[in-house]
Parts: sequence; C-alpha cells; structure tokens
Amino acid sequence: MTGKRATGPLRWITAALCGLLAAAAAMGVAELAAGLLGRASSSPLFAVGAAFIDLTPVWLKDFAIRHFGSNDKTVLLIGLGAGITVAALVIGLVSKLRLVFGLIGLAAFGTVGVVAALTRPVAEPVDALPSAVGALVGMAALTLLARGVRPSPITPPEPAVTHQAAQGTATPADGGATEVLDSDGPQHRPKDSRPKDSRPKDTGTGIDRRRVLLTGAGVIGVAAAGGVSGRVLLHSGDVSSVRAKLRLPQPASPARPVPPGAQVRLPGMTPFRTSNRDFYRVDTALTLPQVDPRDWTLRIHGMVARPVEMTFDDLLREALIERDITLSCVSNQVGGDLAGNARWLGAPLAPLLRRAGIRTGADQILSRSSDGMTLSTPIETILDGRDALIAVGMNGEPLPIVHGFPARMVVPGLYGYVSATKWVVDLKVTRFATDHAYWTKRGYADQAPIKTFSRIDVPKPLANVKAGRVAVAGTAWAQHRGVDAVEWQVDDGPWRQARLAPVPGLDTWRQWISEWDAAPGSHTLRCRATDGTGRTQPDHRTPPFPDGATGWHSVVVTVT
Ligand SMILES: Nc1nc2c(c(=O)[nH]1)N[C@H]1C(S)=C(S)[C@@H](COP(=O)(O)O)O[C@H]1N2
Ligand SMILES: [Mo]
Repeated sequence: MTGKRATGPLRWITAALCGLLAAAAAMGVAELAAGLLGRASSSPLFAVGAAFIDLTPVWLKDFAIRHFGSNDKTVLLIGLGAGITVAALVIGLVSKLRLVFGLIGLAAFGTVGVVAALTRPVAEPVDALPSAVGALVGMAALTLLARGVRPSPITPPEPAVTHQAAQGTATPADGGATEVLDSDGPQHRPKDSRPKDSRPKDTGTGIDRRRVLLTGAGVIGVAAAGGVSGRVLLHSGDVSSVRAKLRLPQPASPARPVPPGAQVRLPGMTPFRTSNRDFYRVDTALTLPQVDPRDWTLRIHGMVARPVEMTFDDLLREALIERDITLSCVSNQVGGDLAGNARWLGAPLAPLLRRAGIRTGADQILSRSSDGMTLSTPIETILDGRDALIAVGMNGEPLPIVHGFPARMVVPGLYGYVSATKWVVDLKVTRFATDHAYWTKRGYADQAPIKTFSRIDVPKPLANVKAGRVAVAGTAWAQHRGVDAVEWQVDDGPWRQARLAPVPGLDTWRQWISEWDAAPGSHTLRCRATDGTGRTQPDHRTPPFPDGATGWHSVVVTVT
C-alpha cells in the first residue's frame, strides 16, 4: 500500500461502510431464510435477542423492567441493532487491513447466530440455516465490495486534477469522499453537468468508485429485498385475522356484576377495569408466538392416571366461567404499575386436572408455552377451590396475541411468573423436586403468593396541590385474600382509615379514597393495606427478588 492510500480517511470510512453493507446483506438474507422456513425464532436478530434475554442476570432484568416496563423488548432490539452496527463497522475496518479478518468477523457473527438459534427451547436443526446462509452471503458481499475498494492493479492511481480543481479546496481524499458517500452518485444528479468521460475512474485513493457504488447498490438491494420479503413471509403466519373471526361461547357461569362504586371517580385515578390495550405486558417472547387455535392442543401428562390431549373446540365445550381477576407481576417495586384487572373467560383448570387423575406425590404443574417458556405452579393452589382458569377470553374478546392467544393460564392470588402462562400448550404434572421452571431456575421462589400491595394514585408524586380539601386515593391488592383496610398518614402523623370502594370478590384489586385538609408546605403521604387474614403490609422494604417486594408506598407533594 502507498502512504497516500493508507492515510486517506476516506478509505477507512469506505471500508467501515462496506462492513456495514455486508452485515446488512447477511441480516437481510437471514431474515428471508427465516421467512421461508416460517420460523421467526430462527432469525439471527431474534435468536440472539432471545438468547440475550435468557442469559440476562436477574438484577439486569429487574433494572430493565423497572426502567422500561413493557417497552423492555424495544429497548433490547434497539441496543442489539446498535451493537450489530458497531461490530459491522469494525468488521469493515479490519477487512481493510486484511480481507480475511473481515471474513472471520462475519463468520463469527454467523456462528453466534447459529448457536443462539440452536439453543432456543423450541429449536430444530433447520434453525441454523438462516444465520449460516446469511453469514455466507455477507462474506461474499464483503469480498465483492473489498475488490472495488482495493487498489486495482490495472488502474494506475492518477490524481484527478480536473475534478479537484473544480472543487477548489478539496484534497484527493475529500474529493472521493464527496462522491462515494453520496448514495445518489454523481451520475444521477441532474445538476451535475460534467461530461461523463471527464469523471475520473480513480481518485487516487485506490477506490474504483463506480464499482464500489454499483456493488454497494446491489448489496443494499439484496439486504432490503431479503429483509422485507422475510418479514412479509413471517407476517403471513400472523394469526390476527383468525383471532378477529373467532367467536367465543357464552359463559355457563357469568361474572358477578361489578358494584357501581368500584371505580373511584377522580381525575388521575386508575380504571377499575384495565382495557386490553392498556394491560401491562411482561414476558420473554421477543417474537410473539402465533398460535392458530385450529392447530392448538393442550396436553396434560406426567404424574397422571390418564394423559389428556384436548383441542381448542374441546376446551370451548367445557362449562366456561367468567371472572374478574387482577394479575400482577413479581417485578413490581413498591408503588409499581405492573398489574391489571380484566374479565377473563375460560375453562376451570381443577376439573381438567382431576379428570386426568393426579397421582399422589405430585405437587407442581409445570406449564409450557408454544415458545418453550416454562412456569411452575403449586398444584394445591390450583385445586383449593379458587378460579384457576385456562382462559380464552379477556374483557369480552378472544385473548389478544400479546396476552396469550389462544389460551393462557390465570390463577388468582399468585404472581404471574408462577401462574399466568400465555400461549400455554402443555401441562406436566410433576414435583418441585424434579422439574424447575424458567424463573425458579434463576432463583425466584417456587411458592409466590401475591404480597399485599397498596399505592397512592392521586395526588401524583411531586404534585403541586392547593391548600384545603384534597382527595387522596389509590389502589390496593391482595388477590384471593382480599383487602380489608387501607390506612394512610401525612408525614409521620397518625394513621387514618381510608374508605374502601366495593369489589365484586376477593380476586380483584380494590380502590380507596380519603380526604386531606392540606396545610401549605412539603408533605409526605404514605399508605399501607391490611389483607383479609388481618395482616398489615410491613414497613420494611425488600426488593422484588426472589418472591415480591415489600414496603409502604409514599409520595411527596407540595401544598401552596
Ligand atoms: N409464555 C409466557 N407466559 C408468561 C410469561 C412469559 O414470559 N412467557 N411471563 C409471566 C409473567 S412474569 C407475568 S407477570 C404475566 C404477565 O401477563 P401479561 O403480559 O398478560 O400481563 O405473564 C406470565 N406468563
Ligand atoms: Mo411477572
């Protein structure tokens, strides 16, 4: 290499961009391959993202849920995209030193994708293909691009005097940069009146611009066509239209009506019934499982006398019940909002298990979703008479896809991670000593009844309120034990009883309200609830890991 070529920043920039283009081609073609296979989880982006989720330590997952809540996956994909971009630019740069370094980089990329895809819980050998094919295409693209960038032995690097003179201050390298970096290319620019033949073939940077541009355009085309058609193919497996046409039967046992006062009417108050659109979402599914109810079956097996396999129609022929039940997530911090209250329609789970015949010694139901997620639930909780369901409907519609279409478990009183399996397809009757589920393998508790929780919703933290009468209100829950009292205090003053709103049963959250004669100044409001067993929330703060947070919620407000 001549000194001039080696020092031109343009060549480094071009090389980095070539790395980016090669990686884009790899990803696009891999996406197409995943689409042709009809297996979203084999796409390297999603396989690596899913592997990342599985390898995420508990503290980082708590951090992500705390800061990003239901947007954690978007944040992950953006982070992954940024990481891939940086790696691709580096691959481009090292390929300028030696092409083989770049090729090794792309092969390593592909290997990570293959390993991630093959270690998914539902992996099949074909899932290796998208990453492998993508990496090969990326390597071919990088080789082609590098040929254009590398000095061509037959084209002597003659300085393009005419052109650069026209640009005035341009150095040889800058002159090239203007053109190579402009994706339109000078030949497509109408204002460019320079005759074609006066355009130098080589700017002296060792770059055959025309060749790089054409190859680059081709590579971008492959990347875009692959990516778009792959996405379209994967989207064709989408079950939203099947869901839209599905009609669910009426419940044999309808829900008790929600008492008129259940909703505290106050601006800023949480709705008693959470709409499907506003319902929180927590799961490990980077690509939403698309489960067609016509293909869905539920297997009940393991320590049973008679293994059962039922279809969706079989399930709908059960005597369905409809119930208002509040779900909540173990990841809630004190005052958190990872909870929602919906009207669920579904088949009672206890009779299905009894029909299969639970063998003595079994103490766990290990439920599995179509994407291989596992959750463990204590059998005795399911059988103790509460409304444990295989739910198919949510607030009068089929379950939304994000909430488990076509069927999920719901068990009142247990945190979601030990009960609320979405896209459920398999129930294994087993023992806690034998089988471990996704979160319990990571140290979360086997037994996780929801801890009594109370929150001040109004006034909001750091609100400014006028001195005088101020409404203080919030939401409390202790599913299946019920909320019997909520107390609140100002600063460290006496605890006062709040008025409790009526509820349809023990399994939903409960709203509360009180009045405060607010004096000017900065004040801390605090609340605590007592459940149906007479136990009051402890002051002591503990984190969500391993079985749910404790502590009193407080908000600081300014009264003027
Ligand atoms: N298949 C599957 N089901 C799952 C999970 C999951 O990651 N995968 N997460 C559980 C957790 S931790 C919670 S809190 C609830 C949340 O249910 P939602 O997203 O419908 O609110 O689903 C549970 N069911
Ligand atoms: Mo959760």
